[in-house]
Amino acid sequence: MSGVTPIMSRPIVTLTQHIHEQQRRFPVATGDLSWLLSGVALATRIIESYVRRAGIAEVLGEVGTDNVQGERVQKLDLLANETILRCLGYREIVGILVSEEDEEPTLVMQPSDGGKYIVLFDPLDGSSNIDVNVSIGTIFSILRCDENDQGPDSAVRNCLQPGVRQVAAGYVVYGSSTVMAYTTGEGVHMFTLEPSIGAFVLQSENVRMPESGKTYSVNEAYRDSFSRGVQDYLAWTKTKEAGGYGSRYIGSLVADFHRTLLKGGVFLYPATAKNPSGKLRLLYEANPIAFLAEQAGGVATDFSGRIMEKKPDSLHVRTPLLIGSKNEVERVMEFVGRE
Ligand code: AHM
Ligand code: MG
Repeated sequence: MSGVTPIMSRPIVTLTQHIHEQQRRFPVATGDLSWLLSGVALATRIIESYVRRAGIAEVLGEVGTDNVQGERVQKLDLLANETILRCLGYREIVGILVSEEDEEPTLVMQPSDGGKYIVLFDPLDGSSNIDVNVSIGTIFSILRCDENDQGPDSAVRNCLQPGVRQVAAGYVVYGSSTVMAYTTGEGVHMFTLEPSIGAFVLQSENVRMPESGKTYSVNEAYRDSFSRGVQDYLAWTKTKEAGGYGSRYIGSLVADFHRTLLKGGVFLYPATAKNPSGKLRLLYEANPIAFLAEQAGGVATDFSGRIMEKKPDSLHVRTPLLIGSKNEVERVMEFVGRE
């Protein structure tokens, strides 16, 4: 009809449909990954319903204990953790579940009995923002189990793989809308939760991170304990020569990375006096976010080497993180290289 703008100008594709279509392009694909990712999507839809009702459902506040990381546990952290365990713990292809909140991995099914995959997750990232209605998120990373390793401690050993071995990764950000981004190594795809039907609907395929961006994202309160190179970069951004930088820091990695992915720029969490090895966890935070960044054309490093090539020596190991637009990460590294 001429002169009339169609209400819907493009087809509606749900997350499930999208994963199926992606898998159809690989004739050997078994459909396992779509079964797994649909479990993640179910869990995050339930978590989002808690997050949206947090103020009235009496789920705000601390539980009164510390987690394995020595941080105060929030009620929503626990709910989110349990939700993921309950949604994925009954999918027969899940071998091991590992949460940032739990000290030990949960062995669900031996690889020889079909438990082929390991799901590592940060159930609710940005805990300090839960009670103040600021964006928080869930991060996940999926690895394959080694079928030949079933001895003592095999669950932990199986999880200690470098990020390059991830078969899928993604996050959900509970912001002004709820958005999921995922990758299986074939680009980054983004979906928005349509609340009235409870489905993630395709928003953009093959998302690319801008190659440059004049926004830096860092907790500048720790500046005095950053390395000389990082301090010099931050000082340079304020000079006339730099040409006008902006700063944005939410304090939820998911939300800070989501903005960096869409708008460009750089996110930094360097080593500090309080956290000499960095604060962010390699397995639950840095690796999955690095996989997405690289798939979108960005770069992720620990200020000396590629994040995804780091061999973890323990489940909860931390790492410094520098991630974002290719040109901006290179610029930070120029300052770091002059140290
Ligand atoms: P969490 O997983 O316990 O929420 O901690 C990780 C969070 C990240 O989301 C965020 O980037 C960082 O901690 C913020 O730390 P800081 O308050 O030191 O700036
Ligand atoms: Mg976190």
